Amino acid sequence: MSSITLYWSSISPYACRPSIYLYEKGIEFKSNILDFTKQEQKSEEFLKINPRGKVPVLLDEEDGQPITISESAAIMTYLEDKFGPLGPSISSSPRLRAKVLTRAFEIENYLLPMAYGLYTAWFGLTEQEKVDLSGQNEKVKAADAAYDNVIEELQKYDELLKDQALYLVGSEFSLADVMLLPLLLMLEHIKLGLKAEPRLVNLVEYIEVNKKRPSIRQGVPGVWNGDVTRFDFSPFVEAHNKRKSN
Ligand SMILES: N[C@@H](CCC(=O)N[C@@H](CS)C(=O)NCC(=O)O)C(=O)O
Repeated sequence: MSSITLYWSSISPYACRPSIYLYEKGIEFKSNILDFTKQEQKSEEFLKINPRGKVPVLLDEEDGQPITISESAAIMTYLEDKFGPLGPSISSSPRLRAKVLTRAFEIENYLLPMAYGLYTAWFGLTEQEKVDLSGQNEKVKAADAAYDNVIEELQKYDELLKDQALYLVGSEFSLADVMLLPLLLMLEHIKLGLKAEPRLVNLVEYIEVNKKRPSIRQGVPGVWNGDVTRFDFSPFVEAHNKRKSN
């Protein structure tokens, strides 16, 4: 029986990092997917495990000495220390390892906050504002700017992938890919219009190739089972593009 339990959610850019790692390595674990629509992450029982009420949390009960770890970056470090890194030849090269970590921190510190900025801006709009074509409303302007920020940031990844659209760093699937792919899959599935964006052709190819990876299919289940459909951004993207072309 596995000593590892993962508390996670089916669509989170954070919570799907350890799941991808565990599936990629073929490590058995007890899967505990919390249902956000039922606020299970804020239940009394889960708040005892993580008082912040956030996933992922990893519980390792090996040798009867349980350890509970929250924060996806801390969990990833623990897993790589315990079971070995993803992309072993990358990790044995300090230079490539530095690149992997640079990408990982960039994703954490720039791309993810921008994506959350867009998410917040979108949910701050009324149904009317989502399809408003005037572009005069301050909230709509903020959402337009948030969207442009995300697309411009994604272009940087597109550039990194222009020689090969398989892996973010080197020639192996690494922590950098694990950090990036759940977010990209989510952005694609909420219909952010990545496929229609000529500046993101390499990135779109990267998503398509990696979608076929078994660890990605198993590790990010919410995008295949429809859990993301309630976050449909397409009306906003359509109105945004019309505003731009006016
Ligand atoms: N910095 C944390 C972020 C974790 C986080 O924000 N998780 C979100 C899922 S995307 C969550 O559990 N949200 C539930 C809530 O806030 O109610 C990490 O890297 O693990």
